[in-house]
Amino acid sequence: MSDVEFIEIPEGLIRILKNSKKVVALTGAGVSAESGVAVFRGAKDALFSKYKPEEIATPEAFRKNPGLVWEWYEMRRKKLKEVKPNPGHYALAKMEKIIDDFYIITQNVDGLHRQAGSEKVIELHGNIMNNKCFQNNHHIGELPLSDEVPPKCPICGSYIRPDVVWFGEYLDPDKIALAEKLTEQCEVFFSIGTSSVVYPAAGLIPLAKECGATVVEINPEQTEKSYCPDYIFRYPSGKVLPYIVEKLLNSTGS
Ligand code: BV8
Repeated sequence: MSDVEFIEIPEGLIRILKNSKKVVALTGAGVSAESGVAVFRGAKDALFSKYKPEEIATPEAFRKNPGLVWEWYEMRRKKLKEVKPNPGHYALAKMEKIIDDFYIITQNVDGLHRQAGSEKVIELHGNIMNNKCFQNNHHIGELPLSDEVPPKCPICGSYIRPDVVWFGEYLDPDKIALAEKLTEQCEVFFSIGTSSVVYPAAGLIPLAKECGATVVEINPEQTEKSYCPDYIFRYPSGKVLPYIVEKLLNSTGS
């Protein structure tokens, strides 16, 4: 994608946003792509180029080869230490200040929304920096000093795993219930940087549409839910979002 000089933001969308109190942004791996975090599917440097997501981010994969799965997460955590939020994250943090009731529902586990200053963030799939034990979900604060890979839970001795939601695992019921409620009640629903193939997160997009929200998709590529949006921006989110915030701040009247 050549460097984008200017992106036209329709006046109609700005007017709707100006008059909206409840806005939701669903984000996926694409919102972190410009921070240098590899996406899950598609791109050549996709995280799973060696394995399919559904093969390695699962309890079965961990049971079969705990060391491999643990090392894969350690590699991701190491890379994350070097990355920073990008203009897209910061623009969403600004939106939280401008719009009365603005929530981010993220599928990402990288913590970059909070690092950029967003406070109302639902981490549907958990946070890669947190750990728990595999057998009993004991919360692990500091990792025990150990050469074992993965290290073992100091309480029950079972393997420690990242505290993220794997494929085939249930999401936290309170988080998905809140996400659905916010989606049903919002006036504008942004779907940003997600291929929209992972459920139940992907189901929020048609849900927003059915409940009467104005749906906005920001993604350089078409997605599985590109039939839903009222507005589509086929550009990187790090380019589009600052423009939307700038127009919002500069627009006068309702
Ligand atoms: C569950 C944490 C109940 C781990 C992740 C209904 C139908 C079909 C299948 C199912 C269904 N319900 C449940 C399932 C099964 C499964 C599922 O959805 N499978 C899919 C693959 C078919 N779901 C589950 O298992 C969920 N659990 O439903 O429990 C249950 C229980 C048992 C049996 C059945 C049901 C749990 C899902 C959570 C999995 N965990 N992550 C980790 O991170 O290691 S999911 C993983 O995928 C990440 O969280 C990631 O965020 C997420 C979604 O991917 P995307 O974010 O969309 O990323 P992707 O790379 O795909 O796309 C990036 C996009 O960005 C692209 O479109 C690209 O064009 C765009 N992009 C690139 N650059 C930019 C950009 N956009 C903007 N700007 C840019 N610069």
